[in-house]
Amino acid sequence: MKLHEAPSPNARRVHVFLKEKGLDAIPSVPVDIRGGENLTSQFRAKNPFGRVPVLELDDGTLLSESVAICRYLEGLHPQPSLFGTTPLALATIEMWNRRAEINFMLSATGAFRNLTGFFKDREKISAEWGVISLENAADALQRFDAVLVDSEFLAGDRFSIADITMGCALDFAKMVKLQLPFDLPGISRYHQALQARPSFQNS
Ligand SMILES: N[C@@H](CCC(=O)N[C@@H](CS)C(=O)NCC(=O)O)C(=O)O
Repeated sequence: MKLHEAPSPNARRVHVFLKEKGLDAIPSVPVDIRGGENLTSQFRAKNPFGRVPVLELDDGTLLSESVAICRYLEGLHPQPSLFGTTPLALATIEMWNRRAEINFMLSATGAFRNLTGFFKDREKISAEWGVISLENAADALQRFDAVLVDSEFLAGDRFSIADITMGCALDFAKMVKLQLPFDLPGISRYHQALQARPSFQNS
């Protein structure tokens, strides 16, 4: 197996996942996304959407989407489960992972991309949409905060893929200095706890 990747919040989700599972890192194939290597026909043959990470199996099978890659790894190495095992746990973790990804991660990365024009060489950007995305991310944080004041993790008392998504998105949003209410009590406690985990510290 090899992982086509670049330093980025989505590739990081796979790294944190591997560490939480106690698995070795997958050999890495660097992709220069800043320079547009991910937009070439060679890379699009691996992922038509031109995004990293992409997991390439030894038989040439290609898997993209960080959570799909993690699901595959969970199938190979079921313990400790980060997607849940009972019908209720599977659904609850899926619910929170989708909320973390759709409501926070996509809003935060959308704010970054549209406010900074970081990838304006390859996509249309709108400052207005950047402002709206930032507002959506701030609104989502309030909703997550209301849960996290009473709950250790997003899906209850067990760490899951939903926390990997949320933690990587929070770290990214803070690193690129998005003006968001990181100091909300539940968010602040939760983010510090995630940052203290060895899997987050070394990824
Ligand atoms: N939903 C995808 C998102 C992948 C994605 O957006 N990757 C970013 C890096 S975090 C990328 O490849 N950006 C390069 C570009 O937009 O050209 C996943 O979870 O893997």
